[in-house]
Amino acid sequence: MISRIDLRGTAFPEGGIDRDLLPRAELDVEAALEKVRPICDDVRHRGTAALIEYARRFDGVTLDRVRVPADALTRALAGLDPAVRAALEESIRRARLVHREQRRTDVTTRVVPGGTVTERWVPVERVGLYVPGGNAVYPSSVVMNVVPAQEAGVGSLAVSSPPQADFDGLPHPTILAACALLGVDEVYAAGGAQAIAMFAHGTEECRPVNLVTGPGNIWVAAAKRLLKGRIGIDAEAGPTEIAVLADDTADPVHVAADLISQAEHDTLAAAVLVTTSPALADAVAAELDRQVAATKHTERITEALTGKQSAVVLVDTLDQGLAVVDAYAAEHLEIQTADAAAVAARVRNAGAVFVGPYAPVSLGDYAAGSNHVLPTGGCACHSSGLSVQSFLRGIHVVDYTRDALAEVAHHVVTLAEAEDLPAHGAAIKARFEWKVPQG
Ligand code: HSO
Ligand code: ZN
Repeated sequence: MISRIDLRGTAFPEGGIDRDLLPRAELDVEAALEKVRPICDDVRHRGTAALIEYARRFDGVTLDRVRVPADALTRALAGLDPAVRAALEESIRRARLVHREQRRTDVTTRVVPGGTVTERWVPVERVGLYVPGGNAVYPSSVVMNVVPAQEAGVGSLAVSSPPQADFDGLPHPTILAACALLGVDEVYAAGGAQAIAMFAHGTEECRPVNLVTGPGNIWVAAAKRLLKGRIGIDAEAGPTEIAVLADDTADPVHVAADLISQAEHDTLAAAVLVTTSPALADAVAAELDRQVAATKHTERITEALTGKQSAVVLVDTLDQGLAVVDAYAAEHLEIQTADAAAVAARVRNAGAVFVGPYAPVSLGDYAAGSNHVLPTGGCACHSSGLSVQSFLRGIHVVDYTRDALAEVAHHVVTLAEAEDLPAHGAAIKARFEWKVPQG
């Protein structure tokens, strides 16, 4: 069912292979822009009234306010299955452990005696987190967005998730419960592009935010693209992807199960196996057939695995395999080879790397301590996943004494004159009675 791309016997160019050779889903965010523009403008001008109208039109619910009342959060937490609560608490504990240690510390460099530059990390003041509703109800994504923001020291955090007709126009109760567990008490029942506009422009109920994070559908991605600049954004999350680099030591049962696990998200999800072993490729294909038939979301998974974005790629050597996975730059990359850690250390492009037989992507989705908000669509070649860093800004603080400035003054004046910006040089000269020494 899954297609096969045979790169054996092909010459791999020195500078890496062309990423267009590899399968990938395409999402036309540009086309969605024109549809979301009027919605965002409307929210900007009419605020809550516009949000209430879109909730009626798109979500089929009648709201009299968009802010979720505090007692709804308390009730959702009280109603949460204790096993789910315990699992979420463990997920939060591990994520905190990892993210807290990864917060960068300020670095001061003494450039010359009396001249320092400090990089000071300052949290973003206010963040809006979008949590999708509908098919995808992911309390784990609430954890993955909120924990790094909190560990970065973000002072003000608001969550928005679509109102659900089945739950009295409130967001899904597990989302509310996850917010309550994390200590987030500012939650809104708004979905899609209109929620992003609410965060960006603010309404009577919701103060505008500085940064919006969190996954979403194409309308959310389009609104983020439209409003970027006014707000910062994490990334436009596309359909999820898993790539597995495997040799003949990999267990086909595990490989197939892991490919299926991410195909479960979306009919556009991508599952790519890159292997040096034709025998493994055959065994995985057989396992896929067997396991897909036995799983719950057979249809969705079959569509993802048979889509043009999924494939088994055969290569001659592990080096070629590495070239392929680097060109692909997967959101999630599993290394299922002999000496997996050494192979993983050579990977250049991936959102997250999962090493060896006991680190499946599902572990990272829920409870490894790592973050599951990762770059998709090949963006892993230039971007990182969500982290504490995503919620901080590094401010360079420049502190020079008179002597330290005097020492470099002539270079500044020279460069200013070379750029025909003499007033820049004058700002230096004005600080000294003496003529700035040349050379
Ligand atoms: N694999 C998804 C995250 C997720 N999985 C949430 C299950 N729930 C994108 O990294
Ligand atoms: Zn997942």
